[in-house]
Amino acid sequence: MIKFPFIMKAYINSKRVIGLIMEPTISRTVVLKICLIGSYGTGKTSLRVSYMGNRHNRNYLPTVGTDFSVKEIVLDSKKFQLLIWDVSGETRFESIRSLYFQGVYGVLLVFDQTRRESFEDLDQWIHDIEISTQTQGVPVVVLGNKSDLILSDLDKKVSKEEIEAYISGLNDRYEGKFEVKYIETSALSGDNVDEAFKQLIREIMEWLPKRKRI
Ligand SMILES: Nc1nc2c(ncn2[C@@H]2O[C@H](COP(=O)(O)OP(=O)(O)OP(=O)(O)O)[C@@H](O)[C@H]2O)c(=O)[nH]1
Ligand SMILES: [Mg+2]
Repeated sequence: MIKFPFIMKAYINSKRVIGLIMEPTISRTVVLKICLIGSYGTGKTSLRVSYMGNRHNRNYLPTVGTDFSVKEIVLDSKKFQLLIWDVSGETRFESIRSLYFQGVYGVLLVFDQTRRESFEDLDQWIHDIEISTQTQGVPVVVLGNKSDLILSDLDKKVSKEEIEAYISGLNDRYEGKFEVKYIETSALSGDNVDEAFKQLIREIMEWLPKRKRI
């Protein structure tokens, strides 16, 4: 059974969501809980805010614990209600993160292309998700954010080859379950932000019939 925190149950009830992870048709809403994860300052909140259609804020206001948005969209003739959890990347919130990961159907795993250690942290995030969801992985799309700051190869702190090798390693690991894609995004310009969410939903919908336990 999927466990939602009390507040989430109340929200779902109040919205009279008809279908929860059922065969989707245009008349049913498929509710998907997804998470933005990755190290502090990589742009998770900015990506969520951009996806919700709001203006980018250049000031860094670290997320305290977690933040949350809901968005309804139609994709491939199916109606979705996305419950988007945006989890702080700061280590001081490590102990509470696992609470938010439970019942998650997919993750946007974000690193900052201009900060190398945020790329090196990706494996730890994958590990945390697997432990918390007690699955051998949930669909993941890796996002190299802040693409607007990359004016030349010198600005990139992670090479194309390293990223390709990392994605290929994840695809070996999750072979037969789902395909991991890599997308370069900019929360500032909005580049590829919609695309990133769409890609994740498509991965989740392919994976759902195959999943063993969530
Ligand atoms: N140039 C540029 N700046 C960005 C982009 N995304 C985020 N930023 C900036 O990076 C800083 C951190 O962004 P946040 O969205 O707060 O990062 P976060 O991952 O939510 O950080 P935590 O909540 O601490 O985990 C802010 O100053 C943003 O304005 C981007 O795509 N391009
Ligand atoms: Mg944040």
